Amino acid sequence: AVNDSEVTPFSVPSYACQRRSTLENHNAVLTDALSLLAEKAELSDEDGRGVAFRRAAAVLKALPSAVTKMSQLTGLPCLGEHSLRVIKDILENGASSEVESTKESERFKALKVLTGIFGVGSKTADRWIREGIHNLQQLRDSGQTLNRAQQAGLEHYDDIKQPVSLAEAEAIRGIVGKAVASVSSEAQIVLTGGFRRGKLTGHDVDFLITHPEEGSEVGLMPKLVSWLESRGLLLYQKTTRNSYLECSEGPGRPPSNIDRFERCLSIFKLSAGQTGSGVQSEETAASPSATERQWRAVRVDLVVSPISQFAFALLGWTGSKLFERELRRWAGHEKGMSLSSHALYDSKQVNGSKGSASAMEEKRSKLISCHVLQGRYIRASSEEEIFAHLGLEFIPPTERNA
Ligand code: 8DG
Ligand code: MN
Ligand code: MN
Repeated sequence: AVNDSEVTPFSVPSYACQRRSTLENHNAVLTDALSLLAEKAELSDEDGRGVAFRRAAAVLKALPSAVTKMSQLTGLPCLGEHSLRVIKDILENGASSEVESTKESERFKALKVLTGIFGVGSKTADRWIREGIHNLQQLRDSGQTLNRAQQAGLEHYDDIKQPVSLAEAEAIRGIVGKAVASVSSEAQIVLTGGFRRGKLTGHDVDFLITHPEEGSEVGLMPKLVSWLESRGLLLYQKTTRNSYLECSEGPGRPPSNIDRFERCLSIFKLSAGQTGSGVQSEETAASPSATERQWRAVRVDLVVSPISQFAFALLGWTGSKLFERELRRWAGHEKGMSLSSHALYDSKQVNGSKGSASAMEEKRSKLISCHVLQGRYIRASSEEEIFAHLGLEFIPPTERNA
């Protein structure tokens, strides 16, 4: 019998935020290849190309079965010429030559190792590579000046590159939950990021903290950090204060898709006794120095949001990154609105034009609305309300794995 899926072209809506993407992926071979090319582009400062590969991979992740023929892809969105060539190569030859040569490339390998260090971005890694530094030993021997984050990142490299398990995430939730409760009886904490989407492992653990009374969240972060630090639970932390009301986007400001909540990027010291199972991997157990060690380093992100912005913060910090990007693209291109992790506002009402604002106008209107046109903000107290305002069907966290 002819399998229908082999002859009928697939069909999916074009924005990832219109689709339900579970963790189930019938096209992992293809999406791994496209994700690797996305990574290569992102590490080479070619963000546009990176997004194109990420969108293509997300479309394949959303398909109900494995692609076997190119003809099944007819009419699918987001599959550009380059992505189609890679897919064709894999379907016909079992592998993509571009992907295979990237994997073997010394530059790509060096970029991956160096940017795998917490605190090291692609620009720094690129500079080091130009100076002949390709691995951790060469970096240690080079005498390069490292900032505090990079020093901690290098020191805990092996632990941090090892995936965080759900059990470890829950153990950390227990600890941070206790810390939050002891600095404020009413403050609330939610696990966000990949674990909220139902992932069983992650590269870090993300938390969002708020207080039911607007304004009472102020001062929570420093107290929380002191509580954790005084108990020796933090190997590294850097807190950035809330800069939402500062509005300006001058040099040194984060790009507008990065939010301005008070946040703490940290490296936690998680004791073996704090997780149900042992924290040591077979690998570390094999090394004599590590067998004595009864803890491991885990990356933890803490974010504090005022209750009035909580729904936006929750939506924004749950991910996936592509899902977030697609939500913002949908809001801007299809609805003439602007979505961030702080708010949703109607751009049309600010500058009077109907969704045809230039990038400059958009930016200006953002700055203006930030200061005076608070009334233009569309309020929402739940994720469901935000999807409704955007004219989208609600997609639960476990189906945002685009
Ligand atoms: P993983 O850790 O399980 O590997 O994946 P993840 O949980 O989906 O990724 P993440 O890097 O921890 O980011 C979680 C979400 O936080 C992501 O959807 C985007 C959101 N986010 C912001 N602002 C920022 C920011 O400034 N930096 C980072 N890293 N994430 C941010 O809203
Ligand atoms: Mn995460
Ligand atoms: Mn994170």
